[in-house]
Amino acid sequence: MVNVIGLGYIGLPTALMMASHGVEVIGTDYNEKLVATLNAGKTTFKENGLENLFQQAVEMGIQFTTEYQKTDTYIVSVPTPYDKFSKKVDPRYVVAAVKDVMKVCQKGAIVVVESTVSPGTMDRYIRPVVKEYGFVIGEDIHLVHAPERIIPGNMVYELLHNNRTIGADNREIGEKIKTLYASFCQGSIVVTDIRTAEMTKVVENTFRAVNIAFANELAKICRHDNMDVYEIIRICNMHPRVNILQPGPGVGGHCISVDPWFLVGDYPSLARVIDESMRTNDGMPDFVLNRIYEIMKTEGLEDITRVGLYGLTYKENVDDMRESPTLQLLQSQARHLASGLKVYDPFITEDIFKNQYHDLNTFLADIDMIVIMVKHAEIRENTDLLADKVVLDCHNIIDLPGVYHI
Ligand code: SAJ
Repeated sequence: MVNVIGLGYIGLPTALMMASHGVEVIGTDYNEKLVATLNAGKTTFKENGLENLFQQAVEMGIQFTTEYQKTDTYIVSVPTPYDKFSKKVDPRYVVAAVKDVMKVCQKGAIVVVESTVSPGTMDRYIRPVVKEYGFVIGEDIHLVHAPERIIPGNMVYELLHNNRTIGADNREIGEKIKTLYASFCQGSIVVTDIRTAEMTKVVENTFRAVNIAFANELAKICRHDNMDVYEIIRICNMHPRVNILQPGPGVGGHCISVDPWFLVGDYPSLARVIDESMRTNDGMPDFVLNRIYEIMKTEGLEDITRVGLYGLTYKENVDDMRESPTLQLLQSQARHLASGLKVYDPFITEDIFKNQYHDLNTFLADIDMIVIMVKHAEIRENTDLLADKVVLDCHNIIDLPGVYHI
């Protein structure tokens, strides 16, 4: 039996996927409300295909509880927040989860950490916990790091098809966990050591962050001389070895806007390109705010006062607001002691913000200028409603005359 610890964005789909492929799974989370929701037959966040997967897993007998189980295999997928000032990973939840596992596990158990950790975390924080409980690593308890790679919005598909990395101290244990993941994963599964696995995860997200920063920097250069960055990227990408990403209003989520800082924090004098890239991405919400002011000062638009931000989540078609560019922009607005921006997101139904709307038409009726912060399908399908608005499109998705870009 596999005990999945932490039933959030990664733990839940992973537990469901294993269960629906015939693995005996019990999911544990200390959040009683979350466990009660799952036990009442409801999923806890919106994600393509998750409902279906949930039904299949329930039919196959998955269970949800707040209790840690006595078993031989654990998958720890709890959050690893980061300290905004030191830029280092905060391993407290992983450490707490592994401690709780140590209290109940049987000898010979394998503890797989899926949570993203900075390189060296397993050595620095997790091994000492296992030793503290009197276990000998490699004999009584085996440690594995199997970082997740799935992308919110397409998690179910990617769980099935992405290649995976398993980091283990010894090959035999690595192969055993490989077999477990192969119960559902159709991609190739590489077995390596723990430090390499830790590093690959952070490097993958850093690669994307640096490349997004490059696109954002191009957008700034092109804005400076009034050139069309999208056309330039489109043409460059026709070169066989060029593949530039898209500029945007900033980078959010719990991964790409966070993981690269681990490398900057650990190697401040070496990770120079990474450091500069992260600053470029972090500066984008401010760049958008300045762009809003700039457009409002344009001749003929001086009367515009009602501005609305479309989208609060960190990217399209998800309900996750962690580190989202819109939140960063609102914070920036507050620093300028202003509070006039209106906000709306079809995925955020709770009333959390000042000047927040819950219906697209009411939102549009109350604004003169719309800033497209997130390219949700809803707005792509309703561009005709924007014909009489001033539009600042941060994603180049609105095909109307006179649209402004970043
Ligand atoms: N973004 C851009 N321009 C682009 C692409 C993305 O500005 O061309 C922005 C998005 O709008 C968003 C942010 O970057 O704000 C991140 O979005 P994303 O879709 O690129 O990635 P995440 O954060 O949802 O998921 C990433 C993935 N990592 C990589 O693609 C290398 C995913 O595979 C990881 O599992 C996930 O991080 C994670 O959990 O680490």
